[in-house]
Amino acid sequence: MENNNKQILIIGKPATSKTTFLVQLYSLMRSGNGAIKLEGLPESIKPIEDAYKRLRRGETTQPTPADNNIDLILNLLRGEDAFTLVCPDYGGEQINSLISNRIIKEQWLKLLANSNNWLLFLKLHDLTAMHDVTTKPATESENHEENLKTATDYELSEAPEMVELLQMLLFFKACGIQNPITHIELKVVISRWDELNSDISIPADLLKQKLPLLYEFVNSNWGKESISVWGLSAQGFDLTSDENKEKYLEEGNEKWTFLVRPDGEQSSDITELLSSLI
Ligand SMILES: Nc1nc2c(ncn2[C@@H]2O[C@H](COP(=O)(O)OP(=O)(O)OP(=O)(O)O)[C@@H](O)[C@H]2O)c(=O)[nH]1
Ligand SMILES: [Mg+2]
Repeated sequence: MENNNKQILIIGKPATSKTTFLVQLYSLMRSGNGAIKLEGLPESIKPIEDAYKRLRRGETTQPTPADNNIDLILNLLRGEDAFTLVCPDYGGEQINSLISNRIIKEQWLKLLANSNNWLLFLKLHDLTAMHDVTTKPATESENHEENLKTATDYELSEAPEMVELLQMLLFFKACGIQNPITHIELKVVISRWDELNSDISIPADLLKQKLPLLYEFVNSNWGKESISVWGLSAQGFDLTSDENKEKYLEEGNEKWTFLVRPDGEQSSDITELLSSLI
């Protein structure tokens, strides 16, 4: 049995479910119901302690303070294989400031140097689809002025920002894009999946529809084997109603979390997102 360190880097703006995912991942591995399990309890779960207690009570997490950068370190087992997972949790505001200031902090250089497994967390449920003037006249739009504004915000911000962010991270990792990238495994994770109102079940198709620029960028720069698009509902459903809170209290917080695999199949084992680590 060999032991080695694996580091995943979750990259995500505020409220993309980073902390909720870590808590649910920890809880599932602790329950022994995922393919990857905890090997003994960790010395500390400080980075997620408060969020863990909240979700156990059926309450949602709170935003991670912008200057927090603490690693969650877990000893894990998959079958006979043992490994140590190092996973930082940080305030998503750090990503916003990286995008707007283009200045990277030293901590981030270390994070990038230490990880070849990136999970890019995106939330798409609160993006409004653009009014497509190639198929519908502009006047058909229900609220023309409002849609124009949303379309502009949408087009100029989310997709190009994400592309710029990835370009910056690749630059700081000294990774060129002359050849398809194969040594950094990128999983694009569409989080808060339960909040999406979409008939599309294949995560990559949804990404293509909502953020075509980002879709093209990752597919043209990453090798086929090294890029995949997943859906994730770390929380499972919203926790505003007493009825849903009750479900958390009675059956456990980790019971409701689910993944949507690249082929559209759902799985309750969110440790699958780590499967390429070992
Ligand atoms: N319905 C639903 N809501 C979710 C889900 N995941 C997160 N949320 C909600 O989104 C909020 C933000 O989630 P967090 O996990 O704290 O997000 P974060 O990426 O850690 O955010 P920062 O710490 O601010 O960077 C939570 O408080 C929940 O209200 C989900 O899977 N489904
Ligand atoms: Mg957080």
